[in-house]
Amino acid sequence: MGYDHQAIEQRWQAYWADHQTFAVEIDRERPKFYVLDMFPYPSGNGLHVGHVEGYTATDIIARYKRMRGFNVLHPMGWDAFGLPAERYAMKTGRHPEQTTRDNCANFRKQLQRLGFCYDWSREINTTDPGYYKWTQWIFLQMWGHYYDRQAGRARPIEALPIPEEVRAAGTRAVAEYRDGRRLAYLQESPVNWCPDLRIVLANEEVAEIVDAGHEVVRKPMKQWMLRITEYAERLLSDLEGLDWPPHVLEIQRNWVGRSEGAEIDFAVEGHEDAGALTVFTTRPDTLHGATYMVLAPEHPLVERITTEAQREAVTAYVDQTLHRTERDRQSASIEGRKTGVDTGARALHPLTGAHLPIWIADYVLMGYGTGAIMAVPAHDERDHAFAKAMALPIVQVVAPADPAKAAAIDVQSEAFVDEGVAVSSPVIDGLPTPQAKTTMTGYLVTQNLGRARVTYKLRDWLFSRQRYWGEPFPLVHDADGTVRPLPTQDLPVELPPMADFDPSETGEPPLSKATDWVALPDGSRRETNTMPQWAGSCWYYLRFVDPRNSSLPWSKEAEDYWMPVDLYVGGVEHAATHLLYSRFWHKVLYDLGHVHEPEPFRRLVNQGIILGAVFMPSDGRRDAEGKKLTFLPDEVDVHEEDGQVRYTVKQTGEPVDIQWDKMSKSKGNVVNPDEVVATYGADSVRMYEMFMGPLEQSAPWQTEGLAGVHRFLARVHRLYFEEGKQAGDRVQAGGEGDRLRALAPGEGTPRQRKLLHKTIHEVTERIERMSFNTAIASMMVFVRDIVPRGADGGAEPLPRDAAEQFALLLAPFAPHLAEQLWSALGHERSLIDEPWPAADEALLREDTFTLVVQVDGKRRTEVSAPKDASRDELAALARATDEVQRFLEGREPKRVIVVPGRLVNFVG
Ligand code: ANZ
Repeated sequence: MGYDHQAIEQRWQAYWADHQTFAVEIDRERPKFYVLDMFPYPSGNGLHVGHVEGYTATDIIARYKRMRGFNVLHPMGWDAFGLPAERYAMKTGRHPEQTTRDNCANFRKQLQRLGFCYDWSREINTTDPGYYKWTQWIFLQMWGHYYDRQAGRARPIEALPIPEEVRAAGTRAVAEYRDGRRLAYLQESPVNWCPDLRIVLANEEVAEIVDAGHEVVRKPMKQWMLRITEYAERLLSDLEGLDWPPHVLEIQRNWVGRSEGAEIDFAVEGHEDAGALTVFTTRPDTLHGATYMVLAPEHPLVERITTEAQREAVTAYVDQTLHRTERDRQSASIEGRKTGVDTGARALHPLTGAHLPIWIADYVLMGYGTGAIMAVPAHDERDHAFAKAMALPIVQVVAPADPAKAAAIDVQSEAFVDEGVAVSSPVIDGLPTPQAKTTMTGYLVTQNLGRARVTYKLRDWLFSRQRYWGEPFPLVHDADGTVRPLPTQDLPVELPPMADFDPSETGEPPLSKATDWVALPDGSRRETNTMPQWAGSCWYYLRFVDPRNSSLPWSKEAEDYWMPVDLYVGGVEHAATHLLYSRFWHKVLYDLGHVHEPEPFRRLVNQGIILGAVFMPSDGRRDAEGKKLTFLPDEVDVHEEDGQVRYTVKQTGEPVDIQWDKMSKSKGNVVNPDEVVATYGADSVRMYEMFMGPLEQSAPWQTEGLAGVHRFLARVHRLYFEEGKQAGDRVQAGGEGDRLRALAPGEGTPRQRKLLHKTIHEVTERIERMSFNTAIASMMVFVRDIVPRGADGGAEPLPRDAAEQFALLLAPFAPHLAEQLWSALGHERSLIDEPWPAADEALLREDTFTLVVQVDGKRRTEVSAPKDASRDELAALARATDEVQRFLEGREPKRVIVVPGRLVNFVG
């Protein structure tokens, strides 16, 4: 009958499910290993072959570790809140809850068909009230704590010291003081509001909507924020001990964006009472080169200092900026589009007393530093472009240390941004930049004009969304405006059933229309924002350790045993957001004593992207509208010409070129896992995806490659079975149609033993390195060579020992076929708890080497010598050769030099 992957895979999937093979419990007798996938958003498109790649990698590790004696936690769940389900509901009228349920069921079925060894009894879903109850609970922990900078950790808000004058001002003042310091706090923040569509947009959605011709404005709204900035330093320093890809560490560092510099105070002429205009700079050494100042248009001083003559222009400019998003402003600034208006006010240079014009311009952002800068056009590119555009002076205060180079630069035409030595700068003249910076900062401190300061690019996390399909906040607003958390026993606050998810006319979130839900009997009102999609994924890995606990988010015992995650595999697209957010939550939970280590994910691996083929006309021809023409794989014929692969369009014969691109529905180059699993089997698909190349690299999907791996597995099957010829021969338990071949008893020939142990050694070492493609290559060599070609291997049939050990090696990669082989070998239980094969070290060594025999330093002959031979044995071996015997003619040589592992030399 041959390799019937369908029957085999069905049989073993049913067996694993029936026997709960992968359900795990805490077991203090065994070491634990927690291997986690980034859980998917269950989209309507179903599983993607890209998912399969990462999930297969973790599955191999999970099975391998289990066979090595670890108690392996390998769970799966659904990150199921989010916009697509809500959008889909708006289009079709199907409630997100229904869509989510169906999509999860589909994903689960697809994953089960691939034979992944998840403990399905631990499945979780972020939209399940039993789950989001605890998401809400964690939010309340943040609300109930503040960050104690002295102690360097979060503490209960009740422990916050209240200054005397605040206490004296009454309970209301104390409450406000506390609210202003909680880790979760309300703030009036601008959102992207589209009045035409009546929706609030996420930053990344703005461009698309504006392109479609709609207006998007920045509109202030009370929003929940999380004080992640307090954790900036720890989010940086704790990266130190992590086994993560260097580029992800770099992305995390950049996201936190630590800058060391100084704050410098400038007085504003005529407004000396208004308090200083403070700037943040990373280059205090360039203070003498400041020729003008720039405030962010939203800066609170603008209103106050603008002169009458400039008021109209300033107001118009501020208005215009409000309509632009921060991202848009940044990109305009990078592209060099400089706009701004003079406020008419003048700042006084703290060292020279010079009058510097104060401008407003949108290249200065309110959210960074102090929202104000001293502009040094000679040494900063943005300032240079602005100064050129506005005809402002440019004064050089840094020069290259090398005089030849110094003579060559002209700051009037181009900014000199590198380090060098300070010039035209009393106090620091001649000092190299790093020293100039610290000396100037020190000087400013002594003059009471400034201070050293560290800033971070990281912003507090805007944590509310004006959406329906997300976690409701577990808080109510009392009539007097105070916020009241709900007690844990009142959680979860469940989403009210609704059918209409449009926001209200005024942009209030959709939940505001569930009036019965919003209004509580005591006159208070529920919060109507929901949490962002990131919320549920910030802590799901913790819920997996104790997913059915209804009285706690997780038990201390389970957290203590299973955490941290030992291996986390997922896409690099989460390098900044998800990984930073979850690390932040974890640190808060750590401060509060709910987890025992400050970092959640010990080792991180990013899998590459699987690319799909698209075909384009070789002559670059486009369609009538000038759009690129593409053809799909099944519209194209492949043939060989002059030893080269050529592609032509089936219908027209037009030559086309192949290109590899990220798979996407719109390009039509998506490979559906269900189809390839049906045709080739889960084991082939799993193994092929691991054979495509190193896990971290992107690789093109080629169905011919998949077919090749399938042939390999069929060959494995033939190695073990005499395949029945009659139709109707089926692979049953015990293998009715296909009889196990007659195996040689024991370990086989020395050659076979050696090959087996080499394979065990290589596969083991390569799995450890997650170099799965090379591990598979090693198995392929084994299957090719273990039994010499010909019917039964002649004198070397498959030995029982090799048959058993190889089935075990194959198990992490092609688990269904491996179980089939194992059971055919007469074992009754799954091989998942069999010990992983151990290579016999002695067999790995090449046991002989070529010994060179010399006479008077000249090579005369060579002999094969045992590697472990002693010096005397080597000398004796060499002496026994004809050549040496002839030379010595019975006498003793003057000297015998032995170089173990290489040569023996007879002298004189
Ligand atoms: C004077 C100066 C001279 C600067 C010079 C740079 C070079 P990073 O490294 O990104 O932290 N800056 C400060 N606050 C800003 C804001 N709110 N919006 C836009 N720009 C701001 O950059 C710090 C530098 O960015 C600061 O140092 C400041 O310009 C500018 F030769 O001050 B600098």
